[in-house]
Amino acid sequence: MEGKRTIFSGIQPSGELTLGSYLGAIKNWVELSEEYNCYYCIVDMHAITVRQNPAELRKRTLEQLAQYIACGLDPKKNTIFIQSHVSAHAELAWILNCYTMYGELSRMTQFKDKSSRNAENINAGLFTYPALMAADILLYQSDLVPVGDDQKQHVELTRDIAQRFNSVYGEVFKMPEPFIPKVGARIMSLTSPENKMSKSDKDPGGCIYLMQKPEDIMRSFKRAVTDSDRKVKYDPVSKPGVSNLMTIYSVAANKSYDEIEAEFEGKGYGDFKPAVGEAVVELLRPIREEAERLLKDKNYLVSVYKEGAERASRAATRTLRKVCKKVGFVDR
Ligand code: AQP
Repeated sequence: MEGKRTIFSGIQPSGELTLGSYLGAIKNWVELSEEYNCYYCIVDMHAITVRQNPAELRKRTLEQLAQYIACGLDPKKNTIFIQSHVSAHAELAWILNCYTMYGELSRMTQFKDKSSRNAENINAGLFTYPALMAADILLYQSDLVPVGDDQKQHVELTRDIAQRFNSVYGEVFKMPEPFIPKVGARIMSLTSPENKMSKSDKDPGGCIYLMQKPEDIMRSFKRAVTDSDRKVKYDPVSKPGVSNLMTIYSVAANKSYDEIEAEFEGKGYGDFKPAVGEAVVELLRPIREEAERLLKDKNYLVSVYKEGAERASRAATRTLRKVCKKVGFVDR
């Protein structure tokens, strides 16, 4: 790991992983994992900012671990772990809460969006979520944070918090950069293409899940919302549904928008939508099959997350000790 730059990223086990989680985040994690020293986390502490069923959260956490590995993340080369197993995350989050401003948190789009969707449970954790995310990233002295477009604002706030802390105490934290993919940074819902495809979406028809069966994937694509124009053309403003399908096809089949427009020239959506569905079925098939195999080997999954937590704890504790000293806590 010596000399390599560091990456941190995580996904909440707040629902089944979607094609959006894969194209916006995990696919890039895999591509970057050879070159960087990577910490990939299952952020279960973030997930409880929205009420979760405990048994389901436990189950999904293990499933998510199996899916990370099935997507191509090698646990020998990457530190894969569960956030709540490394207590430094909660400890640094508290400290950073004291360096994060109320006004900054109030401006976060995700907070505004999630509090309007969960009006009965606007808890303090939902509000201070970005301070925990800053702790996740800064604990590992991360250089790069590969995320989808929706998380860019939180990475920018992380930088502001780090800068504020460093300006008082010296260079404690490295300044992280967001890494946003060029194509696939915001995959939209298939049924309401003005909204992002989200794990916790109440309309399952709008989402494609990594573990979904081929026939269900095909059905969702055939029902995807398009428009009355019948032309396969990339124009996110006036043709959001078709453009979203083109983005998905572009990444799944590794074709440019021009190539896709040429391929479907003179053809209608009746040809286009099943072609996108088939490309996605083939993209996800090996992931689903490998995840199903891994989920039968619970002992292996436990060994991966235990080893991951040990490695992550060692790195995180180094930063936490430094921070505690700087703010004036007595040595343990
Ligand atoms: N639709 C998407 N397109 C591109 N990237 C996406 N990501 C999520 N959805 C899309 C990226 O995947 C990572 C997962 O983020 P997260 O689970 O920590 O939080 P999120 O962004 O809030 O994801 P969801 O699916 O919308 O979860 P819920 O429904 O629980 O809020 C991030 O890098 C994100 O950008």
